[in-house]
Amino acid sequence: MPLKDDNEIKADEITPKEVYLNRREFMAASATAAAAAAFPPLAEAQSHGGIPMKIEKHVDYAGSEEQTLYKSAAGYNNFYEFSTNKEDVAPMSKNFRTRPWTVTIEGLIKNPRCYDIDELIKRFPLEERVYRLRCVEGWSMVIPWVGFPLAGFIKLIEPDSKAKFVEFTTIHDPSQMPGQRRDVLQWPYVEGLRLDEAVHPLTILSVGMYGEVLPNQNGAPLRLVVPWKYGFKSIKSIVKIRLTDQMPVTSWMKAGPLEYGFYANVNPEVDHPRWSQATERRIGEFFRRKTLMFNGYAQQVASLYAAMDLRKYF
Ligand SMILES: Nc1nc2c(c(=O)[nH]1)N[C@H]1C(S)=C(S)[C@@H](COP(=O)(O)O)O[C@H]1N2
Ligand SMILES: [Mo]
Repeated sequence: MPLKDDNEIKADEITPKEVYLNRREFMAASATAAAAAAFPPLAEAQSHGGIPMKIEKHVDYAGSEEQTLYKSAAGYNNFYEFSTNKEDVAPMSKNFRTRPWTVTIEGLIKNPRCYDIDELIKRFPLEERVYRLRCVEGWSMVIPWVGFPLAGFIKLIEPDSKAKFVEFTTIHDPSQMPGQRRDVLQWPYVEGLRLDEAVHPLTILSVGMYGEVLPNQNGAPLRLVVPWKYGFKSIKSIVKIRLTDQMPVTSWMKAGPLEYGFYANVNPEVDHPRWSQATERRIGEFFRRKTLMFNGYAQQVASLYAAMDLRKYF
């Protein structure tokens, strides 16, 4: 969705609450039927049935490639806390509670503290960024994410000079997440970035997609999006961010240290031990296409790895 002009923004003027509550909660929160009745036209204008978000800036980082259909992006998901079957994640996560939600910030920073998700969202202007996302399994999508650069957030929390890495943790709640009642992975899901990767301008924290609040299956209410890395680095439903001087051991490194490295940069030249990474299937297309180095973002990020052997640091 391109940036709206002033008239459209006025027409769509929405209360801050509506921006980040999910639809069910918003409807419950609006006491009168009259208040509820005022909103359907808005939602229909967006046409995906979610809560529209106020977006300040739109940038296409996918070279005008066609966007993946919303129903694919919201209907074919990896989120092992709910299911290992991609089609089952959306129905299984339908009732996942994303409010109240706090994000704990700790480790090597000036002021360890908790942020309420809504307080956090209000602090940063939201941008829409169209990024490619490539899964290590060999499929890819082009998705208009809504979020804000992680760099701004890291700056806000003031890391001390010893901090070298950022560790992210997903919520652990087996009562809501049936996948966490089985040892598919070691729970909770943990991911990590080197600090310079975390503050790279392409790295965002996402709270929405396709102009609307993030659906549960895509990692509501807060997920990471690192477009030059395999999809598994883009951790969903984050409750903790920790700055450390040690490289975090991620869930996928624990699951298969020879198959999943800390860096997990999209690299068509380095095969996964069980399959080639040279091509990918864009969801919605028939023929496979060539996978691009760093998922097509080499110009922006290759310098981060200039001195590294990318076969060793996979
Ligand atoms: N907490 C958590 N985050 C996760 C996953 C997961 O299983 N649990 N799967 C990852 C993988 S493998 C991919 S490819 C992407 C998929 O994101 P999408 O469903 O929004 O396309 O989420 C990543 N983030
Ligand atoms: Mo993935």
